Amino acid sequence: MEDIKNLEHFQAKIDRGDKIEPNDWMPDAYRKSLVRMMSQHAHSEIVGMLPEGNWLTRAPSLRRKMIAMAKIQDEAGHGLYLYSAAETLGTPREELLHALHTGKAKYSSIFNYPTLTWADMGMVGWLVDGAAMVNQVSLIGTSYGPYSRAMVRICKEEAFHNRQGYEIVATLCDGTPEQKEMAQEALNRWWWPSLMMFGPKGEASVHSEQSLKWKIKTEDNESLRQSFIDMTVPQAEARGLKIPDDNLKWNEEENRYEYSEIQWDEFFNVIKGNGVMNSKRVAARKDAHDNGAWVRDAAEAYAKKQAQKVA
Ligand code: BYC
Repeated sequence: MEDIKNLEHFQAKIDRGDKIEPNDWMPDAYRKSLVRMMSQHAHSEIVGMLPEGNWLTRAPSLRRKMIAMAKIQDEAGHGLYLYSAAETLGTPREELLHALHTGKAKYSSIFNYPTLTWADMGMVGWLVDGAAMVNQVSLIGTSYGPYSRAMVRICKEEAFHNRQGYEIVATLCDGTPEQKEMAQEALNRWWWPSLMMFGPKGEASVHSEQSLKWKIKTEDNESLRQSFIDMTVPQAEARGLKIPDDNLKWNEEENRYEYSEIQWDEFFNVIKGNGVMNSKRVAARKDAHDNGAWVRDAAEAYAKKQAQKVA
């Protein structure tokens, strides 16, 4: 009886548009779903640092290296906000990281594709951060307060990342025929995986119905994917790039682009751990964590010393 009352009160709060805060009553399934989604999101941020980190020494100028360095640092910050927000639900960070390092936790499918040329760094910024931004702007409206507030800052930074990626692509498109070809070839490889980032459609999106009811998500996967396509196609056309989809066409009546069916087999295969880069990414992440143990030890020792001074 108590639980039914609590649940009604909880749903009414959500329907009014109030935020749920860490000490508020919440159903176990709400807490569980948020920890799942926020930790997957946090993992995506820090795994996303890996392919970009690989390009730091190969970025074509000092300016590009500085920008890449700043972007990678931003991603680490996003991971920090998101792990901290997930911890407010009572799951320790060590537990979340353990799940990532043992291959049990998911992170975005997109980071299981290799970055083969410098143009890929442009595509990651333009398409991957662009998709992340479309998704995350909608999450500013999420019902869980700490997640929503983290999203505000993250989205500002994603907007910068998105534009720096587009600027790399634009520079290549304005360059030699070989550079333009490099951009087109990278777009051919990154277009479909970027659309998959929004997650499966219809019944395969098993969490959507409940998550929409609890406003954990504010829009379904398919409508966010459509917004991203409608935003991105004109940007490609402006640089003379061709989206690799022969069925792509503007539908005047529906005010949207029609596009081909996504290869969902590929998506499910990648999220099962069979993508080209899955095992390499998890191994590199674990390595980075192990090699950073001395930093965590030093920070802890310093904090202890400071606390002793205060006492
Ligand atoms: N990759 O019921 P569904 C970034 C899983 S990167 C892997 O629709 P939900 C960045 C899903 O987890 C972006 N798995 O789930 C950019 C579920 O499996 P489980 C990171 C995926 O949660 C540059 C199953 O498929 N952003 O920011 O309602 C540099 C069924 O799916 C994916 C976020 O994480 C995928 N793409 O909707 C660095 C945003 N899609 O958990 C970093 C927050 C689906 O039952 N997350 N699955 O085993 C979300 O908005 C939602 O979780 C999703 C999926 C839209 C991704």
